[in-house]
Amino acid sequence: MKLNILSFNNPIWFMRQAGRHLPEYKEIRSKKESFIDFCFDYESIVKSTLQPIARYDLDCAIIFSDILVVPYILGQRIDFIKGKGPKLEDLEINKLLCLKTEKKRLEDLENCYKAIREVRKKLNKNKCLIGFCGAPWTVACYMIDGGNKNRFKKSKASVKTSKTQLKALLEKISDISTTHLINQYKSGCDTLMIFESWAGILDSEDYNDILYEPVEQIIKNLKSKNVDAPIIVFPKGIGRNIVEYLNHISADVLSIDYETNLKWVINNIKKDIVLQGNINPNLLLEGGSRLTAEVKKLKETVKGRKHIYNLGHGMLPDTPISNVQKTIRTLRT
Ligand code: 1CP
Repeated sequence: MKLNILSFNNPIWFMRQAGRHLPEYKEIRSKKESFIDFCFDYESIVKSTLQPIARYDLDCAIIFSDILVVPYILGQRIDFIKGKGPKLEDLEINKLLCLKTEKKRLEDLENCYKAIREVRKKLNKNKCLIGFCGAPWTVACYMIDGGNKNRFKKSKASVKTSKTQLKALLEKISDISTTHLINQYKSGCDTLMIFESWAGILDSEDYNDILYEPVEQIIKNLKSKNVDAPIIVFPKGIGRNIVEYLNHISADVLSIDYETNLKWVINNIKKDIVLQGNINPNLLLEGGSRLTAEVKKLKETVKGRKHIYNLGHGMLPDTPISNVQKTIRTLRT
């Protein structure tokens, strides 16, 4: 059988393990002015993907990219403002629906696939390589609101006032994301993750149309194209609705955010779903005896069930390297 994240009993990796907290990342990042240029630069992708593996000997690498490559290849103008995050061109939903993938920008994405092939060659064959995309709703939030200001007020309003157009936009994002995931798989990613970071801002009555259908569409399409990679989903912020979520989404792994009680999840999510998470990134930032105690508690809690050690959201930029090392040591002993 081909190696993937399910081949391990208790693999360790961290969301946002590449990037901001690593001095070696800051060093290569400083050589490119714009984040977009960095994100589509072959050598920068290869190096930043491999850096956390070299430093921490983690079990999985995640390809260095961003969920916002989808609006980028659709030609929506996008900048990453230092210290603030992404800023996208302000376009009405009807305009977003008219966007078409741009040839030049698809060529930029080829650098990402080329980098995956190179990473796969350089990465120890006993380590897995994760490809990813944003879930359609989360990507649409950035496209509609232009960034994470006002907690995606326009996107939320569109669910109530322009549902037909919103659904069409989600379908468009699903199609592109499917192709992007297939290409990542074909280039050498053995595990795929779908980030639904903004699931928590929706009313549960809208989950069916806005969360479940577009994500399940992606997974069905992957399966129909014989993509033989486990799928990790991360519906952040929906609390106990994760049970219902998994009744609609045929994922293999559920990534649990840091606000959800792990014991409850273990008791309520069927055993054939592998769990991932849910260390609080703030604890990893703070360190100290509380971090060690919580990590030990997590180890104890997951005993008897396959669990992927990870955080409950992305690693914070000021996280000390020594805290990451200590966490890995505690998890491995
Ligand atoms: O200048 C810089 O270094 C920019 C910071 C940065 C980095 C390092 C951004 C901008 N993106 C990334 C890389 C990234 N983003 C990765 C690969 C690296 C890794 O995981 O090790 C991944 C998987 C993402 C995924 C991503 N991007 C998500 C989903 C996960 C999550 O954090 O919820 C989201 C929502 C984004 C959007 C985005 N891109 C960048 C920022 C700062 C943000 C978040 C903005 C916000 O909070 O709304």
